[in-house]
Amino acid sequence: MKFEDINKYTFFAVMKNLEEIAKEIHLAAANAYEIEQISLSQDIGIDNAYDIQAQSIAHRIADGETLIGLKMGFTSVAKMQQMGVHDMIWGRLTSSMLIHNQGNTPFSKYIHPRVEPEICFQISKDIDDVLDENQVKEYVSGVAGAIEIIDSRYKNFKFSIEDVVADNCSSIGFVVGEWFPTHTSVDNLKIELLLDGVVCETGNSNDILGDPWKALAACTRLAKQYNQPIKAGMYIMAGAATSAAFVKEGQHVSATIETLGSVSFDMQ
Ligand code: OOG
Ligand code: MG
Repeated sequence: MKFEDINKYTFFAVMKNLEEIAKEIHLAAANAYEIEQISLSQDIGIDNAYDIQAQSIAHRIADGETLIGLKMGFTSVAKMQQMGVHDMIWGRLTSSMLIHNQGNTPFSKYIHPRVEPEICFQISKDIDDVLDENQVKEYVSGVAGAIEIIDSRYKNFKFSIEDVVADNCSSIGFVVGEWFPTHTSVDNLKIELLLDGVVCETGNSNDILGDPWKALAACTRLAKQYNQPIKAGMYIMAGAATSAAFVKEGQHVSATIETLGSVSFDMQ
């Protein structure tokens, strides 16, 4: 065998197919362990990354979970700068991810969890079209303050855009506060994230694409592009308004969103 052939052989030997990667990510998420970034060994491209995400979520569904919503990511400058990714992304929310407001969740379920304050919408009727920020209001039953827990499966919480998309955009949990009617203004609301009652991040609802409704509009566009139906009853998370903060075992996490009140949970 010539030297070039050995190299070629080695290259193909380490390449994994999409099914293998999806399974690996699914198992890492289900059992809370870290894996290497895919992008360190192969270039998958964004469409394959969404394909891997869909397949990893299919494993969760096969294990008995249900799809209960979608989430947007990198809809604020704070998040894009923190993670070094500058394009919007979207992921899926499943039944095991929902944590009751003022409830708790065991730290052992996570690798290196972070929390971030968000706004959540609930969908009132199926959406099949791409809608703008005004049209989409007709399809929403309420708005609420929320916290997302993210827990990248990659070492050191570092990833490329393809890595994070394949990893379901780091999704692991979310907490939704009290629902308010759709006409409740989400314009220019002060947002605070607190750990054990101490403010660690401050932002504004308009840090989410200038208007959180635009995140929902973007979600209708991306969901359509990737053939993901948006169904009545789904939760749609608009993306964090501030940077995310690492959360430790035993900490009380809360977020206050001016006029939408407070939402919290305990990391036990
Ligand atoms: C990716 C998820 C981004 C958001 O709200 O911007 C996200 C990550 O930061 O790990 O959920
Ligand atoms: Mg988020």
